[in-house]
Amino acid sequence: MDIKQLQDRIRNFRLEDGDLGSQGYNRVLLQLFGYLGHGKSSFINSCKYVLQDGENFQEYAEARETDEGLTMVRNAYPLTDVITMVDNRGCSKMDGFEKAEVYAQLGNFIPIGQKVDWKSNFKTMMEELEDSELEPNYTDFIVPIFVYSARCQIQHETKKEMKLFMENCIKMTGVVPIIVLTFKTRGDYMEIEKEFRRIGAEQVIAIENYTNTNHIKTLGRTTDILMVIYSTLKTATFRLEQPRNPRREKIERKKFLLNYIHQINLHKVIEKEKEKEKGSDGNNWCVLL
Ligand SMILES: Nc1nc2c(ncn2[C@@H]2O[C@H](COP(=O)(O)OP(=O)(O)OP(=O)(O)O)[C@@H](O)[C@H]2O)c(=O)[nH]1
Ligand SMILES: [Mg+2]
Repeated sequence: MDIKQLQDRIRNFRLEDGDLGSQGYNRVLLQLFGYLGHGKSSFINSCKYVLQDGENFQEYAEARETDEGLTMVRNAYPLTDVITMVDNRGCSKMDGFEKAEVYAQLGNFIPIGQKVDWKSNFKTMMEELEDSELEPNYTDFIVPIFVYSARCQIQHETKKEMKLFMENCIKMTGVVPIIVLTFKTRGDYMEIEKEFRRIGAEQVIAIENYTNTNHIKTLGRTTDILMVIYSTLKTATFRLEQPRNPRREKIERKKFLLNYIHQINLHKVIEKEKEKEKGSDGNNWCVLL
């Protein structure tokens, strides 16, 4: 498919077009997540850019080199009437609570426009989940997009953890996250793609984001970025070809999330206890020396 055909497919995408219709959904949300500074906001700008004609680059989602992480709010950026991209605060360490927050977003338990706080305790996490009941959302079909910089090698010891993370993302959405490898020209993206496929990724697309300082439209860059959007739509269409029950699915996801939060809390309590014991052992050890 050439650029014009890809653009047309994306612009004209309708959830009603499948055999079973939209099944109650009225929007596809492309929910981005990933580490700090890996190019999530830039990817949103790139997607908006490749869907418009001309080379008037605009920064819709603010992107900047920063150690602190720039995006703090779960902001929405419509691409068409039906497709909306959702930016996200970058994870710094992907610990249990950060992952729980990602799962909560993937399950659409966090309202759009809300500041994303990495919770560090059981109580606030549970309160947030309870609050989500006030305005439950059953009409967004979420496609998760994991944005990962090709400049970063995947550490051997984190592979098992990442595999589990991918599996949990599938449980929260019914969809295998689409992997977008940014900084395509700055790292060995083919090697990283292989790693992601080994841990269960089905669609891995390497791209070079368009940025404020580098946005001359090229055929390859534009095609790669359009292919990501097109892939998300193919995924949504495939899932909607099977009967869906958004309410039942939401309940199942909430159960999974509650159990997950309970488990990480338990793990944290045990770790704390161990630390305490180690502390006293450590003193003994010092005395022995
Ligand atoms: N060369 C190049 N630079 C990129 C690419 N993607 C992002 N950048 C740059 O990397 C920096 C961080 O990008 P952001 O889009 O702000 O990253 P982010 O994931 O949104 O960051 P947080 O919101 O802080 O988590 C910016 O200076 C971007 O211009 C890319 O594919 N290639
Ligand atoms: Mg950002």
